[in-house]
Amino acid sequence: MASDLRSRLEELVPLQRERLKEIKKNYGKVSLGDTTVDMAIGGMRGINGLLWEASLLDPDEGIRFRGFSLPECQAKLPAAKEGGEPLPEGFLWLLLTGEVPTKEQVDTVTADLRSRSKVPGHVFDVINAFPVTAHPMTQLTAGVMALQTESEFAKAYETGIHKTKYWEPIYEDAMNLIARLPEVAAFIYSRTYKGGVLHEADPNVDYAANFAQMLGFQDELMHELMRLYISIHSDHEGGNVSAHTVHLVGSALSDPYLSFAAGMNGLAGPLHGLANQEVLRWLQELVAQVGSDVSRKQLSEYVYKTLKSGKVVPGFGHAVLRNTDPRYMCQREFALKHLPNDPMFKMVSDLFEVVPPILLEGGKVKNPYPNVDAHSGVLLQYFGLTEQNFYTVLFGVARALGVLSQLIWDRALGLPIERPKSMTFEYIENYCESKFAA
Ligand code: CMX
Repeated sequence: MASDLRSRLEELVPLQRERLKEIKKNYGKVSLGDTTVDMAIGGMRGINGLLWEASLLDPDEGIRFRGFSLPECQAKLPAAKEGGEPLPEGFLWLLLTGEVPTKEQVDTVTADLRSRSKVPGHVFDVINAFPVTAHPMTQLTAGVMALQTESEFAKAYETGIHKTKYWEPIYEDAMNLIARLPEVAAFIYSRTYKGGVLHEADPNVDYAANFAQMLGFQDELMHELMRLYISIHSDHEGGNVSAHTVHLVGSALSDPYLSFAAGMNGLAGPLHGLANQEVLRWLQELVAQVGSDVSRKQLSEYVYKTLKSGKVVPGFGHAVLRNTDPRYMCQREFALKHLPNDPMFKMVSDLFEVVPPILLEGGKVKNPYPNVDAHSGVLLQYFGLTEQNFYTVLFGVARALGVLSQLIWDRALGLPIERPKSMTFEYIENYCESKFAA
C-alpha cells in the first residue's frame, strides 16, 4: 500500500470506478423513494438525490465521516500530542481514502501542504483592493477567485486532457487550495482587524497550529482548539448549501477554485455558515442589554423577544438533524475541560436548556436543539479571537477539506453534469389534477 496520499488515491481510483459501474449495472433502476410536491417546493428536503462518499448524516446520531462518528475519529485519528485533538490532515486522508492513516502518513500530508502553501502576490493585491470594511467572507471569495489563475485543471482542460485523467489536476488544485487558504485567511484577518500586522508561518508545526500562529495565536490550547475546529467543520454530507454548491458548480467542469468560491458564497448566508457570527452577535446584544450575569428568566425573555420580532434563534435547528449536533457536544466537552467557568460558556450552557422547549412550543420547528454554530464562537472568543465577522472564514477554511475531497472523487468517478428537472405551477397543477381524476 502506498505511503503518500496521491499514490494511495491512484490505487483507489480504479477500484472505486469499478464499484460505481457495478452499482449502476445492478441497482440503477431501483427506486430510492417518491418525490412529492412538498419536496419540490420545500428546498428538496428528503430527496435521495446525491452521491457523497466523504460523510453521511443520521438525523439522530449526526455526522459519520467515512463511517466513523466524531468520538471515534477523535479516538482513532493521529493527534499532535498524546490524547489530544485529531490533526485535520488525518481527517483529509480519511475523507479522501476512507482509511484511518498512520501518524507517518499524516506527516507526509503536513509536509506536502506546507510545500504547496505559497500564495502568489497578486492575490493580496486583489484583496487589498477591498475596503477593510468589506465582510471577511467577501474578501475570502475574492481571494479564492484570485488564486484561480493557478488552476492546473483549467490549464490541462485548455490544452486537452482525457476525461479519465481529470481527477489528477483536480487533486493538485484541491491540495494547493487547501494549502493556501490559511495564509489568505490570515491576511484578511490582519488587514481587517490588526492594522495589517502579519505573523510568520511556522514550517515546523502542523496545518492547524500554523494557521493559528499566522492569526497571531501562540497558545498551545488555542492550537488544539483549531485542530478540533477544522476537523469537525470539514464535512457534513453533500446536501448542505456550501457542499452541494461546490459539487454542482464542479459538475460543469468548473475548476476547484471556481467551485469552492461558489460554495463559500453559500456558506456566507446567515441560515448556514454565517450563523456562527450571528450567535455571538446575538449573545453580545443580550449582554449589552442586561449585563453579563444573565438569569435563565432573562434568557427566556430574550429568546421570546427574538422570535416575536420574526427572527430565528441562531445556532438552533437543522434541516436534517433531529437531535443535538455531535459537533456541538464535542465543543461543549472541550469547554467543560478547558474553560468551565467562562461566563459566555455558562450562557451557552443555559441556552442549551432554555431554548429547545421554547422552540417546541411554536409547534413548527422540526429540530429545537443546538447545531455546531451555537458553540464555536464562545470558544474562539475565550482565546481572544473576538472578531465574530471572521468566524465564517474559519468555517470556510475547514470546509475545504471535505468538499474538495468529494470534488476529486466526483471527477475520478466521472459523475455527470448536475441537472434536476424543474416544474412550473401550471405543470404541477395539471399533473396533480390529472392524477386525482384518474
Ligand atoms: N429559530 C426560529 N425559527 C426556526 C428555527 C430557529 N432556530 N429553526 C427553524 N425555525 C422555523 C423555520 O424558520 C420555519 O419557519 P417558517 O415555517 O415560518 O418558514 C420552521 O421553523 C420550520 O423549519 P424547519 O423545517 O425546522 O427548519 P429548516 O430545515 O427549514 O431550516 C435551519 C433549518 C438551520 C435553516 C433553521 O433551523 C434555522 O434557521 N436555524 C437558525 C440558523 C442556524 O443556526 N443555521 C445554521 C445551521 C447549521 C449550518 O449550516 O451551519
